[in-house]
Amino acid sequence: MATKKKNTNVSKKQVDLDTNREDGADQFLTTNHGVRINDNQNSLKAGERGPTLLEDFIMREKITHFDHERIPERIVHARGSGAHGVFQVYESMAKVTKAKFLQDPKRETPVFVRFSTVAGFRGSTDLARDVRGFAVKFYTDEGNFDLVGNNMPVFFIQDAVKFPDLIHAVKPEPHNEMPQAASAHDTFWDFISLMPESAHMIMWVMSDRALPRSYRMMEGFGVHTFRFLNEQNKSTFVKFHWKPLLGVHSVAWDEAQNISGKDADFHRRDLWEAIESGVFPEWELGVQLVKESDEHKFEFDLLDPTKLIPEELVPVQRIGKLTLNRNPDNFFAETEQVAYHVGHVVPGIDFSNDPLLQGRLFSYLDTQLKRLGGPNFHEIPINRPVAPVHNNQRDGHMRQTINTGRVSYEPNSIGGGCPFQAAMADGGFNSFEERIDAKKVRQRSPSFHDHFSQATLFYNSQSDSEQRHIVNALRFELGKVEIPDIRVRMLGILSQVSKDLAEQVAEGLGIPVPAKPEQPMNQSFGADTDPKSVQPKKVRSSLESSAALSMKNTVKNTIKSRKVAALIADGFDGKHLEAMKKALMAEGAMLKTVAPRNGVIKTADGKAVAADFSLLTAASVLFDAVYIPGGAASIETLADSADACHFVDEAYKHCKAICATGDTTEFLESTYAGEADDDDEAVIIAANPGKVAAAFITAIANHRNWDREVERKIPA
Ligand code: HDE
Repeated sequence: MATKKKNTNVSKKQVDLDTNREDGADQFLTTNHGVRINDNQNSLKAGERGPTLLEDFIMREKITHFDHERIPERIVHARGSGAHGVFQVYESMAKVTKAKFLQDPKRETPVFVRFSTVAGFRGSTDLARDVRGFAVKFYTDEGNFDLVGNNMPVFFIQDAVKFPDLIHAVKPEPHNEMPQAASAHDTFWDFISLMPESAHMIMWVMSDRALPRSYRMMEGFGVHTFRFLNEQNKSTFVKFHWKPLLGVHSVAWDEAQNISGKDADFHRRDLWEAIESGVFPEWELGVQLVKESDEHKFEFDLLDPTKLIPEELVPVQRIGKLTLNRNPDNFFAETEQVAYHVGHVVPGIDFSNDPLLQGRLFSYLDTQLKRLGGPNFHEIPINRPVAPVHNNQRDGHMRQTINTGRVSYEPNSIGGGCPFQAAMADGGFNSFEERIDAKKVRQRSPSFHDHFSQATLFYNSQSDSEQRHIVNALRFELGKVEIPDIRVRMLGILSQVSKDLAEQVAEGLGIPVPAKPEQPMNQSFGADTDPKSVQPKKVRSSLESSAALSMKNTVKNTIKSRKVAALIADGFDGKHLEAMKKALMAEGAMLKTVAPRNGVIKTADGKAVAADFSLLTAASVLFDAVYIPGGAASIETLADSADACHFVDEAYKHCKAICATGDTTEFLESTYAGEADDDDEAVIIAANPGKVAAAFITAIANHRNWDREVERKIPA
């Protein structure tokens, strides 16, 4: 039955999903078999005080269904949020790929995107320090293409065979199932301290990239090197990127921990609300292209997933745009049941021999069989392609397709040889014909042995505040580790990345950096391997730093969709609030009022304004900035309110923009914002909003004044 909800997106996939959408409005309540239910309040009993009868097929059906409502959560990426959207290429990429969805700028390809954290369970907080998944399913006319990426361009390990070890180490410890959604515990750091190949990824995970302000404000990466194939089957190596048009922004660690308590659904809500309010999240698809003949020209191996290609060496070409424009109708049916698989590719896209990618090609199909219960998961509405499906696969749990006719084999003559193979000219998928002439070995290429040069490059490319945050993150994480040897071993690893970093972390831990890292440093090798042959190799990076790696250099010219809290109490200056609201909304931001209580708040001239939140139900960590309009009575009330003072102190501590207009002195003097340095451009105090709205907008667009962190410590 077609939904009554307005379809904001009439893509092919939405039309397809309409056939499964159901809406009970104006309908009788029925059983699953269409029988109308007369009494949904009482089970069938032998007498009104008697036992319930087995005959009650209505109750049994209802409870049985309920008992089976859960499916296994994803072993990784269990916590996530999804949205529908479209993708359009800017200009034909025919030179490098024959993939049809990358040919015609007029062609809109429907997509379903799911963002996630990795380690936490399904009900865990959004703001864990963690990698974020960024998985995109393109429903192309040639079949589904899944780009199953992360918000970090590299990974912890080089070989898929280590993935279960990595995940066992980071998940809650097996004896007591603690801690939830956190890497700050012994087993994780024990593993990492023995696996120097994770050093580069550790830099990313300890950076603020692991604490996104919003899913809409993070980059995405395909991580592995893939291949494009053109009509002539010529291969070009490709790395995929997603570049958010709102820039890449993060929150502070203290803030993240607070958000987890105040609103564990912070990212989920942010994505949902942005789409509901029509502020559609957008990313550009970027590609780094490397000619087949250039495969070996880099100082790292293109097949090594712990390495990125610095943008200085190969620029990212922006080739198209992704827009998320529709929330799911049903979390389970869509976001929970969506099944991504790196092996879902279309003609024109192929794999490299990255050993991590090769292992993933096995894992994703296997995982769907378990989670979704059988081989027909491709028939679930969110997973089924918009391209036609014809083959001789049959039967299995929950089969939906009714295959007609006698023939379920090929070759056949009874069915006229149908369905038949597609020649390449007809869009038949072909793999790149790579020459392979090798010994069958369990070995890692020596070109994978450089574990530190890009970790160093990343650290050196960070701004002062970003470096400070990495140091503090490591102090926090290793500070939570209970076994001293693990800390020492990690300091040995960090000292290979940067002496300065290792010393600062060591100072926080109250122990010295070991003169020489524990040997062997890499303890991941086969029983007959000579440990010396697999130890990290020092390679000097030809780059000192890479601007693209620092969030300092991101987009800072928009406040679109940013949330500003206005602190008000009875007697506030309504005209100031209106003027500021208008100025912020003109730039696409939102202003929400926060008052000492819920209900109606009166302006100084007696007008009624509904408070959006009370100080009990809101917190500064849920906003990007704070505005305080004047009004003598309001300012007096706020100055007397510990919660209001805390709200401003905390926003100040987290380096956010704060603006006050009119006579707000009494309140500001009760907060640390009142003591802000004169050169703090993110604390704006003025008589009139008209004069300062522009400065406030610039301060919000700059995201944070991180310099404030070092100047003054605020006990908020
Ligand atoms: Fe995954 N990964 N992964 N992964 N991964 C899964 O598949 C796996 C890796 C990523 O929103 C699972 O359907 C192995 C890298 C995302 O539904 C599972 C290895 C990258 C998602 C699986 C990796 C990812 C998953 C669990 C090492 C970034 C969530 C549920 C060889 C490029 C997709 C599922 C969603 C999910 C296996 C490493 C991204 C178990 C074996 C590297 C975004 O199949």
